[in-house]
Amino acid sequence: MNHLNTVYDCSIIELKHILNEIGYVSSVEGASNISFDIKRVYYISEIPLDVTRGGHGHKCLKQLLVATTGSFDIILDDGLNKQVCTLNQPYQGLLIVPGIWREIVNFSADATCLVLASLDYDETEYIRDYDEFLKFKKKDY
Ligand code: T46
Repeated sequence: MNHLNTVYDCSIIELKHILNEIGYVSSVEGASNISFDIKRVYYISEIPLDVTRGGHGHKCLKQLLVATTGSFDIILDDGLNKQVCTLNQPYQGLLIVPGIWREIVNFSADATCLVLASLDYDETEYIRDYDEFLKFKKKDY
């Protein structure tokens, strides 16, 4: 039923964090923060200005994106609705459910995007063509 997910199923989550005189500690605690077991962790960094990352959807993957440094915008698209989310705090994460097209833009020079993911890397699980994505969304499973 992942094709039925909408942008409104994605949400910004406040992570557990402590700020004191030595800075922030932010933590993701699976059971209380996110609705999936973390299988893979990766991060994108050193992103040239004006680059767009993403530009794809996932059939099954659930993700939590965190701007551990800097900021960027994520354009979420379910084929009908679009929503723009900004990440700019190390204690906030964007939960993206499967079946959502995303483009990540407006990276600040110091941005790092940490991603916690529910599955191992599998290229066959990506939809990298927008027309194919729209077909996936309209499919009668
Ligand atoms: C997403 C955004 C936020 C791997 O070999 N293993 C991996 O775990 C990943 C994530 C990528 N790759 C390879 C696949 C490509 O040849 O690294 C290359 C760049 O990946 P991609 O074009 O998918 O990069 P982004 O930044 O557009 O997207 C990535 C994730 O793929 C995606 O799930 O949501 O970061």
